Amino acid sequence: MDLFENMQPNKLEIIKDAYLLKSYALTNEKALLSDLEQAVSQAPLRHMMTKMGFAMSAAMTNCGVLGWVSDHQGYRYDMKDPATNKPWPVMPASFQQLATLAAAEAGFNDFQPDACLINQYQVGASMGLHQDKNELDFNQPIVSVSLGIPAVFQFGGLNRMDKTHKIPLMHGDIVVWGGQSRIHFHGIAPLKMNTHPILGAYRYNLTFRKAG
Ligand code: MD3
Ligand code: FE
Repeated sequence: MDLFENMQPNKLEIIKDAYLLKSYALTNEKALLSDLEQAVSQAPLRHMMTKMGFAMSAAMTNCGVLGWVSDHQGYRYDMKDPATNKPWPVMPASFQQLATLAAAEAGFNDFQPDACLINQYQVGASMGLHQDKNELDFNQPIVSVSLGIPAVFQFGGLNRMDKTHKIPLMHGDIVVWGGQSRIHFHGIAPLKMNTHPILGAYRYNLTFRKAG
């Protein structure tokens, strides 16, 4: 029977070239969570400082060849963890495979991320509206995996003042941002009190990028 052949109830186009894949990360949840635990044990989560001298509200670390860092010099990608001066942990196969598969599901074939930023939000933490512009090639999509307690994602336009749309992101949801949507303003509203049965009162976001 071909009844369900063209049905993809879990793939929603949020705006042009941006796709929400509901619960897509759950198929390999166990491997993903144990690989996450291992990555943060090798490169601990820390609150990076902005150029202006403020600690970021989300704790961060990275895996993959390149890691996103922020300090008094500003934002950039670096091959070494400034906390240890060692390379970032290798990107786990479960991470890499999921990012490539999700990108292809959204129509972006052959996505080979070299950077995975791991953000950890506690209740009350947020991320202000910003654009991701530290990567070399904006034609490469960004894949973001939400884990743990829910968050409200804020998605704007090419101008900071543009109206924002609010999208709830739950454990296991993946968003693929390509084309025009890749450089839109976006942020995370302060997290509401909640608990996840495995991850406790935290949200983790894995952001996969081809940075170099
Ligand atoms: C839309 N992180 O690390 S992920 C970031 O949930 C970041 O931790 C948020 O924004 C988080 O830079 C949002 C979703 C996301 C990531 C990159 C995007 C959405 C995006 C780039 C362009 C447009
Ligand atoms: Fe961002």
